[in-house]
Amino acid sequence: MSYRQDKIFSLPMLHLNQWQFDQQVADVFPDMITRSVPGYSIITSMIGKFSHEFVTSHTYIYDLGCSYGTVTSCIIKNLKATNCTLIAIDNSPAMIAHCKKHLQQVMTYDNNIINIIESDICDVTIVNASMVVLNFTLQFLSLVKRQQILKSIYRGLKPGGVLIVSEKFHFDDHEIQTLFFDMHHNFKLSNGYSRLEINQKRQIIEKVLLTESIENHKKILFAIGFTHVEIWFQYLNFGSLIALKY
Ligand code: GEK
Repeated sequence: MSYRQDKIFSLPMLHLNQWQFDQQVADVFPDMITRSVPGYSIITSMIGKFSHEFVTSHTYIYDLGCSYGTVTSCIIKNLKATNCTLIAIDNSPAMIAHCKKHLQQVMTYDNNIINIIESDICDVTIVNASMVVLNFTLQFLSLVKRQQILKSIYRGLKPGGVLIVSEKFHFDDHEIQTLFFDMHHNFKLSNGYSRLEINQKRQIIEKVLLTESIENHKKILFAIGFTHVEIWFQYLNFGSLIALKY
């Protein structure tokens, strides 16, 4: 399927408004995320593979900050478990509308069902979960809310359950931080974004997207109680962590 091209920041803007996942962003989202996030499609398809390993029958799977429901569709295609409920949640009405359209075409098997919910992920109680995914969503929450949601996920995961957290990272090592930052800039240039687009988007998104280091993410996840935490994918300053509750 081909999606509309992201041209949101292609013209000079006098006033840079606050970043929102509104209609304009939602309409171009698949193009935006694949041209901006290194490794996005590898990460989403691998989350499907993890679901094959970890999801057990008669449990819930949460895709928190689901956007178009790409993660949910990768999971449902890989499940060996039956009678599962996949819950895809986003607080952007425009994203939820796209998600419903996108997931309509996804076949469900073995009594597995998909629930699409418009809500703030912080207002949702996680229960009976064998898998929870925060694919590039945690980074948009305040630091306090991050702790709260991670604790609530931990409580709602069954023993043997898995949490996948994909994020943009920063690095305390200045050389590495600068190198990865510049190479990510080049990644976007090579995907067709202009310097103007990259710079305008950065100025606006930096106000709402707070990055943490990989070490800090690991420290927090261990402190919450996860027994095994590791980075399973990294491409420059983007990557994904796995956390297991045993
Ligand atoms: C994917 N996971 O394609 N409650 C609910 N949704 C939220 C909240 C919140 N508090 N904050 C942000 N969102 C997706 C990609 S995009 C990542 C995730 C990006 C939602 C927001 O509306 C948006 O749809 C999503 O989180 C972040 O695998 O844009 O870099």
